[in-house]
Amino acid sequence: MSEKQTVSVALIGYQFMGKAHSHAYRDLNFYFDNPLKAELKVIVGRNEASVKEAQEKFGFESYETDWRNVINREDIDVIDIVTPNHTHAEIAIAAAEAGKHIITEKPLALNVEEAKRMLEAVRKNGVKHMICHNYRYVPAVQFAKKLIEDGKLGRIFHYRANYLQDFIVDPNFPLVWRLKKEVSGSGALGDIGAHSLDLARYLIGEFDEIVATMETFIKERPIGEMTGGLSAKGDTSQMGEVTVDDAVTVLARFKNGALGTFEATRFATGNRNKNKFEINGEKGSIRWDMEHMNFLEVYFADDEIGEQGFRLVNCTEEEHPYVGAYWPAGHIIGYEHTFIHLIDAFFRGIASDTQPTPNFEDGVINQRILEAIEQSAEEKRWVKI
Ligand code: 4PW
Repeated sequence: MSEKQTVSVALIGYQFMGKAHSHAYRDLNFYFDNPLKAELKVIVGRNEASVKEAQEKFGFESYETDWRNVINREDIDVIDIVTPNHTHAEIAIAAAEAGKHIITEKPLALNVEEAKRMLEAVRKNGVKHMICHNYRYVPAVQFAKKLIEDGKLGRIFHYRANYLQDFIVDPNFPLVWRLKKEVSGSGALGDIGAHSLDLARYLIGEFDEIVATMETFIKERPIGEMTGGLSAKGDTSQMGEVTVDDAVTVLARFKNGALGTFEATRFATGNRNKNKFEINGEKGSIRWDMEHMNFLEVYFADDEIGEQGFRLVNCTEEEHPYVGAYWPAGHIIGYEHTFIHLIDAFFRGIASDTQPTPNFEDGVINQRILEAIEQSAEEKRWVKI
């Protein structure tokens, strides 16, 4: 049997997304016949004790405490960026100049200007690039795309999306990097709203114009830091200012004439990771919800009168993408698998010398929409994309 070609990975960052990406590299070839195989070379983090612990747990060969020490290493092929958003541009541009393929967490950057520089750098250096909008890689979401492309919904009228979380409702939840504009760029908007905007583009096409409003409900919080996942620890004796949005609501017009409504909030009490969309077309409607990610709700207007209504399509049947590689139908998959599918696409792009999607081009467009939403909320007016 022929040996698979290996791709050496340097992972910059090691918390929530570091865990998700590491797991994906490790499990990829267990399930999928990808031409490439990851070699987990080095993991990078500033806190030596924590990064060492991550190195052992995630299975990397070694660790480093400064990304600059790995970026030019000849034995590294891929730089994977899972650090807070303000570091993406500097690391990605250096990685591109060193000729490395790059995969980075979303949003691409702090602003459009940075995002464009990143795109320029990857283009100039001819490397492969990808941005981690992992929800595109849910089988039920890909089924939704197929239904739309096959014309099963006909003309699209409405795209309705909410991304609802509640992990910062407690006013004592600390002022972590996700709540500081200079580190994260924006709040609920860029952290979770960015996924909804990306799914909308993926499923029904480009935005034309938007109008938005944003709110920060809790203006000051105890100083603190993330401890992994969406947990954090803080010190209530020291307070700092929250400089990003807690919630955002957007109305949109798409180039195809459809209307869109979007809501992203971390104050939707009781909703832990409710990433949902509903699309209404002339021939039918579809609905999806990440908390029940293996199913797509479908309604077709040409069903017999008397038998009409929404029904659940079970997207674990092997006809659906990816799932056949795991278990028999009905043996559901989860959040972590979306990252395996994303890495599968990334490695296939590298192996076949084609650009995987979503990539930095999508990241720049997404960033443009994020910036337009902030501008609209500030100036209280419609903004063209
Ligand atoms: O998909 C979401 C992310 O983009 C995750 O649930 C957490 O919130 C981690 O970052 C954001």
